[in-house]
Amino acid sequence: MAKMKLHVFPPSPNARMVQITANHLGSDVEICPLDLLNGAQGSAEFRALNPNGLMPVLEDGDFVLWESTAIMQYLASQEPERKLWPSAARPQADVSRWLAWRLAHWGPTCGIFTFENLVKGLTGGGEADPAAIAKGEESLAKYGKVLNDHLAGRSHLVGDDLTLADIAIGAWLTHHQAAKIPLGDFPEVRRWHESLEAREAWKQAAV
Ligand SMILES: N[C@@H](CCC(=O)N[C@@H](CS)C(=O)NCC(=O)O)C(=O)O
Repeated sequence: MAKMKLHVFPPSPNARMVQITANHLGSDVEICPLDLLNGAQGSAEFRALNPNGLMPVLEDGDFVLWESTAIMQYLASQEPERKLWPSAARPQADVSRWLAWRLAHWGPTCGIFTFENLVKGLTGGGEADPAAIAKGEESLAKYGKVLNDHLAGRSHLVGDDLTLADIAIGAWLTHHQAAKIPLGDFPEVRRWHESLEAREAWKQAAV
């Protein structure tokens, strides 16, 4: 079978979620770097793959899939015995809950710090906006506590093993130092994230 192609801008958390998933599973994917900083997402060729002009995109033969969460689920479904995306109704719903929470709350919260404190500096976008940072802090106080409380006494978000929930939420903390995401009040989150970063799949996706 032909190798799948994964179009990614590797430093992005959305890219890291799918790359870490593929690394953990040992999926047969060719990484196709997409240079967002040079506008590659606007090319006619890339827009034909994803009309949203956003990465990541997976090509599996003639099947083209965009949206990082869907890509993670598709890859994990191909290796059910690895249990990243459990098939039983309740554990699957539990993972699904955290994936939805990542999309609705955690990603946007971490995204504020990442954009204001990191991306703006790299792209000549100017200084961080204090009003945006204040909004990020308010949101982090709320959702960081939810995550921290849940992780107390747990090694993983769902059950005893790694699932897509850990990957999706953990990947957004990759740049927490450079992005100045204030994790001081969340020791359980720091402990859990350090254990994720120590995994081979994370190290292989290091940027
Ligand atoms: N909901 C999408 C979001 C993807 C997304 O926002 N990708 C950004 C990088 S983090 C992108 O490609 N940006 C290019 C642009 O805005 O021009 C997903 O989860 O795949």
